[in-house]
Amino acid sequence: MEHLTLIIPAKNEKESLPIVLDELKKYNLKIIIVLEKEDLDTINSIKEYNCEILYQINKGYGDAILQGIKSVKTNFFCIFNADGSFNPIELENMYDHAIKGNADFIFGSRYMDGALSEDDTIITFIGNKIFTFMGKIFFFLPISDILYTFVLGNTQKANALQLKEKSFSFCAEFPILAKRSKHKLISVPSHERARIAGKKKVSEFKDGFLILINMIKIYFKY
Ligand SMILES: Nc1nc2c(ncn2[C@@H]2O[C@H](COP(=O)(O)OP(=O)(O)O)[C@@H](O)[C@H]2O)c(=O)[nH]1
Ligand SMILES: [Mg+2]
Repeated sequence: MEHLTLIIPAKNEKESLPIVLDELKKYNLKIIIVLEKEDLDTINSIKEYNCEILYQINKGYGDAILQGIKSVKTNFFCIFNADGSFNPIELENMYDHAIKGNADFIFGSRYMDGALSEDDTIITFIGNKIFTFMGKIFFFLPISDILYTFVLGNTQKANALQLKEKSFSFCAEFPILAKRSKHKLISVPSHERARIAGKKKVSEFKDGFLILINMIKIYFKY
């Protein structure tokens, strides 16, 4: 997968990130880890690993990814979590779709045949279903799991979208603007594993509310 760079946003992931990087070793991928300069525990936990580290200028999940995508030099990038919930073996299928030109953005989905989530709560499951449905109705999104954000895509096309959301609202802004720009989006089944350690950074109600407001804003803006 020589044309692929992983972007790993990480916040307080000192227990999980080293294990994730160990698992990724055999794939020999380019990796950019994006974190806050103050997150010394995570930084120290990966000292021995040979990856590029980017310090975020601002804060937030979306901010980390946006900064990461801007630094990617390969044709393709993939957003990859630091908590161990994504299985790198799935990258091969996603990359294959990208290389063959089957789509511009390939979205992992936990809600297809052959897919599964070991990390969903009832709230995130219901929230996802609602937002995915809204994405279909209001934005014609052909994807079945809008908030998962295990996405492999074309770097140049992602940078041209001029994404802005620095919070978890990024998860909705990204597919919506990609679709608006007439790019091709597809879903592929993914098995989300439970996070290895540490806490989920998403605050179900607060971030859910922000995502909702953001989707309404985008709907009326364009
Ligand atoms: N740099 C950075 N990474 C973040 C931030 N919030 C979450 N992350 C990372 O983004 C990924 C997804 O977050 P997570 O809490 O697992 O959300 P979930 O996958 O929806 O449960 C993990 O690798 C987190 O460490 C943030 O504010 N800054
Ligand atoms: Mg997670």
